[in-house]
Amino acid sequence: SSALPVDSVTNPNQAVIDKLQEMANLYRNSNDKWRAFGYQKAISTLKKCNRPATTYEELRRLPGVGSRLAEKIVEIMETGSMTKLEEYQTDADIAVMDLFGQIWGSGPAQAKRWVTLGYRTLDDLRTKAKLTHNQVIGLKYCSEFLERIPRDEVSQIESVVREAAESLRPGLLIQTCGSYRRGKATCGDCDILITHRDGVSHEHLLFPLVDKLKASNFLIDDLVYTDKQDEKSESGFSKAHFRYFGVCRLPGENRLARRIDIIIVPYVEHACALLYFTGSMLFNRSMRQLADENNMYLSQHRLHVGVIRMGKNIVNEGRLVATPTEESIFQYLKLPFRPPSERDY
Ligand code: DCP
Ligand code: MG
Ligand code: MN
Repeated sequence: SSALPVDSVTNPNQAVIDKLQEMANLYRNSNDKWRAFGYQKAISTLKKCNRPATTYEELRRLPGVGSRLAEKIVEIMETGSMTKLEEYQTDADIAVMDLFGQIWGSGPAQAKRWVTLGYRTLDDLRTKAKLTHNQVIGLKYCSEFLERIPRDEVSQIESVVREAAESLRPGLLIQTCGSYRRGKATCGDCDILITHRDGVSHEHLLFPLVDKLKASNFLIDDLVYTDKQDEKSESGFSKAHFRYFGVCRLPGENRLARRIDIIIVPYVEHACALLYFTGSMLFNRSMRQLADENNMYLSQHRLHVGVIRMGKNIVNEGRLVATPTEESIFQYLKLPFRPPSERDY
């Protein structure tokens, strides 16, 4: 065998290497450095090996591969998996995956990845894992974000934003959407939609508003913060987003950190944005699907009619229609109006 590593695409032992690497990561992250080191040695040997190592005897002759590792490699080759590794992904790990999956911004796939890497506690994640900014924030407020927000606290949060926004720009239309508008007794976060009926006064509001709310220590951490014009979406319609997703805390003793989402839209988009931001997510999905089936296109920005699709692609954008109210959108879709409290699915 040559001394140079063999390309991972062509390496005949890649499947084995991948499994051993998973195991090495597990050991390393659970502070079993010596075992991790043993696996790493075998991995680098296999990386330089340009023919499949098949038998136990063959494997034993490779530098860095002892009897127990050779047995495990044979097991991987014969069964495609490794009992030792599977053991790490049972009982206790399911609970850990549940725990990790609850962190804001990390789903089941991310949770599983962390478990596979050997992390078992929130502290492991804090101290050892490589986290994105949003994961750092999600972890920081992990337990607080799990607490639902009582309706009256959501309206207090809305009031703080309203007061700041109105002091910057009079006459704004400010509505709290999401589960709050659907009438829920408690909410996961506070979803605030802002626009202005004059069609222009919503512009250049997001940055000053966020600045003001940070200066008063109401906003305490950022998640998503953009007033950029996004790239064109797959369907070809432009998507401008003026939105702030972050963390807020009301003044006073014993207040929890809460998730807050603020979206600012031009008045022409108001009804579509209101419909979208009120949800629920499932309701939105079925509304969009209904639009698709009737040669329309519905998004959080707009409604088009006379849309021509080829498969999933829109080949003709049809015509943008005016949607002054939520009711008007229902009418285009030939649906009886449903009040927010009846939009859970
Ligand atoms: N929304 C959506 N698709 C997404 C995320 C959100 O259509 N992937 C829409 C529908 C949601 C609304 O935005 O109702 C607000 O999003 P939230 O995540 O805040 O959801 P809810 O307010 O409905 O529930 P919660 O009480 O958990 O915040
Ligand atoms: Mg919400
Ligand atoms: Mn939200």
